[in-house]
Amino acid sequence: MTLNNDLSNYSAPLTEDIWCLINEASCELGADAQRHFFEKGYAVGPARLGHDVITELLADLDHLMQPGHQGNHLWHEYHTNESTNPDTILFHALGAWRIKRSFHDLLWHPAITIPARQLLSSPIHFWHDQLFCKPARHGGVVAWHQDYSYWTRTTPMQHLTCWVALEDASIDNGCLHYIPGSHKWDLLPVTGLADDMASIKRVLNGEQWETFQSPEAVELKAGQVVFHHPLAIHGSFENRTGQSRKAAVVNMIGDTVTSDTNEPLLKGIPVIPTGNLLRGNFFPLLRA
Ligand SMILES: O=C(O)CCC(=O)C(=O)O
Repeated sequence: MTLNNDLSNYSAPLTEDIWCLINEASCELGADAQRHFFEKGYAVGPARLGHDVITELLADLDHLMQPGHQGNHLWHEYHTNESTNPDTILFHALGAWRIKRSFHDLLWHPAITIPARQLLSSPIHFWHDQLFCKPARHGGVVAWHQDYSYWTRTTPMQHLTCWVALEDASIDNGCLHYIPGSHKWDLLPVTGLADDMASIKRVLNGEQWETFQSPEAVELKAGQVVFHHPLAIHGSFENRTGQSRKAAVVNMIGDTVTSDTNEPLLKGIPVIPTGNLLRGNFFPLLRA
């Protein structure tokens, strides 16, 4: 197949039958994991991406992290360092699926889409992807936040995040932490993504802030995935180890989600007028 440069023109995996050898039953969340998600706001998926898949994603990621690469006009956002602290680095970018086949096909991986279909009880559409990378020794934080606080331009809230470890993520190198049960709280305002872990404190009451004394860390091996609710408060601390921490994120929506703005939902894509469903090549169906 001769590929058009912008892979968002392809609303199915580019490598034919790429995931057909995966045993779909092994990707399903069991009852305990589903209960965990609804009680705590997050759950680790049972299936892990294979070594070959991770190797290809990491090789492509190396390329994408060099700013002058081919296709760099396709990013919705691209920050070589989103931290304002020059001593720490957080690479963060949206739109890798438009540029690299590996990140494009990842969206349809059964380890991601089967649990998402279960948790949202709906056909799953793509919303947008993200890369979050912390280099060894001076990796920056991702401050505590709720994802939906960044997504109120889409409604109703029928969203889900899947965080994919591309490298081992440990407490020491900046794995995700969650505030269990915070997905039952109200929507909080945006208080900043890449600088001060404690910036959320100013929008919390004393009892809520108390729960931040005992967050739950989710350490994962490369290839493992964790799902979280759009209101689950999560964040990650600095990486001071000699090991980098790289992750890809697939954000998904159920089939009732509409636009709530007459501005482009992401930089560089056509307007979906208020009230219209998120459909078309930027929001492909991932699992019916
Ligand atoms: O990778 C991280 O540390 C943060 C990820 C995140 O905020 C998200 O997946 O919504």
